[in-house]
Amino acid sequence: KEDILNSLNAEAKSKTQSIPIAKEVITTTTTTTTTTTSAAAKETRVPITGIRKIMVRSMNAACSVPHFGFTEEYIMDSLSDLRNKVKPLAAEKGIKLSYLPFIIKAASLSLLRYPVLNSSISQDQTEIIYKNYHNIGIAMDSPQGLLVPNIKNVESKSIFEIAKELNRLQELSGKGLLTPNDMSGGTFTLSNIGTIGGLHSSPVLLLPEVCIGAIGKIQSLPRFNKHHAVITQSIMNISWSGDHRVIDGATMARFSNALKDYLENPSTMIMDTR
Ligand code: CAO
Repeated sequence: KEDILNSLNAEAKSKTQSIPIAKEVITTTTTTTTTTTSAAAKETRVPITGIRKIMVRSMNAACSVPHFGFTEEYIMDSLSDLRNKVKPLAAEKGIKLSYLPFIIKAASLSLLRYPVLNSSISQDQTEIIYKNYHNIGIAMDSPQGLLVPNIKNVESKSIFEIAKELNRLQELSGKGLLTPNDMSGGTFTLSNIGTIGGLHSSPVLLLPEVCIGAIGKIQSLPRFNKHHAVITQSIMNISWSGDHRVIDGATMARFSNALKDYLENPSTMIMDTR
């Protein structure tokens, strides 16, 4: 991500028109950019610049890594009840409390048990670098395109603190004012595509990270209870992609089970939060 920011900065220096997405101007379209329409007007060619240009480079690089996918469904009724109870408390502090801060905290607690998902591989591919800090990246749909700022040190933050930081990043991304510090140093990523729609996804890694999860839309669906009676439950899927050079399927499944326990029994998060 530092590469992305450096190259956005370098690009901005040679441009005449720009959009501020940090304290210093770091991107994007220019007066030298030309959109061409063919004589027959059947095609329009638009130069790939700014964030999209970086996306081409980083996504191409990620596709050289052997990914594997894993999906699980998580029952959200208990978490939904808890959120409804504490939402007014958050509102009193001026904090908007969506589901994401709970999911981010639950992921961090699960990463403490399966730290390889918060690692990276050294450039020469001879070492796994375990990171004791959980800088959790959140994919954001912004007017500039897809941005992934991260919440630093989630392992030592409360759910309210995570929500507050998420609110700050969301506001800055909407205004194109995220800083290089907000955008760099991520160790693990979540993408809540469910706010827009969709149930399953196949997310692409944000190198050098080794794991990313795409959260689907929460839906009310019929399921069987333990007495084999049909009940309505609030269900959310998360589609995971992992770097298969360091994460095996069994570890991913165990991590997902830990996360499922936290999300489905959210009071246990309090017990494990430091
Ligand atoms: N299913 C159903 N409802 C959801 C949901 C989900 N998965 N996630 C959030 N919601 C609800 C929230 O709880 C909130 O409702 P309330 O008003 O009742 O609280 C509402 O939808 C709006 O949420 P939000 O978008 O403001 O907040 P968030 O913290 O959940 O998400 C953000 C923030 C920035 C991640 C999101 O706005 C966004 O940009 N998502 C798109 C990410 C994306 O583009 N991913 C693709 C990357 S790969 O190309």
